[in-house]
Amino acid sequence: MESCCSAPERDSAQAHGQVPGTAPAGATGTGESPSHFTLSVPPRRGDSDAADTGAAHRDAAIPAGTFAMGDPFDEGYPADGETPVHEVALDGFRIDTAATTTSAFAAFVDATGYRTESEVYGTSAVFHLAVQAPQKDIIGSAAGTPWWLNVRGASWAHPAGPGSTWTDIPDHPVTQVSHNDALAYCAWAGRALPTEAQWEYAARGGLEQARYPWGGELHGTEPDGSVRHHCNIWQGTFPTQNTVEDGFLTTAPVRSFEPNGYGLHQTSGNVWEWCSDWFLPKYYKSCAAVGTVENPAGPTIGRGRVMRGGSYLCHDSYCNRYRLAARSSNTPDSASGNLGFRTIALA
Ligand SMILES: [Ca+2]
Repeated sequence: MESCCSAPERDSAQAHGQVPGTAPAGATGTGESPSHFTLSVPPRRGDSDAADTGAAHRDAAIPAGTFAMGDPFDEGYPADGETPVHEVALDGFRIDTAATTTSAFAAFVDATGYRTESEVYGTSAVFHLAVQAPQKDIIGSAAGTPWWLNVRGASWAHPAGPGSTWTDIPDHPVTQVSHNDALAYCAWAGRALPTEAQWEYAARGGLEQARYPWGGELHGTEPDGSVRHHCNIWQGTFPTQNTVEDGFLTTAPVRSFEPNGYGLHQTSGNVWEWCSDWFLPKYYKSCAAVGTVENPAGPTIGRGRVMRGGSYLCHDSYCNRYRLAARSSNTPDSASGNLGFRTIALA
């Protein structure tokens, strides 16, 4: 699934000068094929009372309950399969109140020596206005989404390219992490990725069939009469002019903007978040046929993994996937500068 704010699949880079597993000469990667890593240290348990550093996780208890999952406004892209709305029953669970930060991911890397897939491949996808890399490291763009550049040396530690560093944004969401990388982090931290149903239920914050985590309207009004922004998306003309009225061209610190009713920050905008489910557009139809679905874990097969929440690149004119019901996906080894994750506690 490619859209304005969903980066090209890793495999599509083959048509643009980079063959997965064979990094180009001079690349920071080694050219080896990515493979599942083996943990070198015991998994650590999260600490729900600590800050967003190290492996600590500040999470919120989400009560067991039933909710209407999907788009009740018929505003989604048909190919995304946001409808039909169907009833889902979930057991209670605990989920991070914010996306995993760069500093938390750094602690994982420090403890394990883990190398992300972007580092192994040697490249990753960076939005064209965000690139911090010499021209020689910009390998090319993707067909159909020319605003995504394949940048040599882009990784979780250098999210905009070799000229950037995570230490400048320790409280921002980690990006340039594949689904496989997110699972590796979870294995170490003693956490898991949420299912798509858990993610949407938690993201709704207790509001029933609302469009956004805060209600039905995209903008509010500040006391001085100016526009109040509730999330980090795109203002201006995508993809060339961003007026940055919400304060952020790319990522924002994970606790920017007010939380939802469950205390979760930025379940709309900022960065897409990986979920555990495989993605199939027809999945909701099969759920609706069942009636109330209990603790759904997604289809058993698929090409890509579910991504939720939209990102700083979303704009109503091109990609309105910052709505609560919006869905997208990418292949498990893909990564980009607008895609991260949050975790749940193990049951
Ligand atoms: Ca923004």
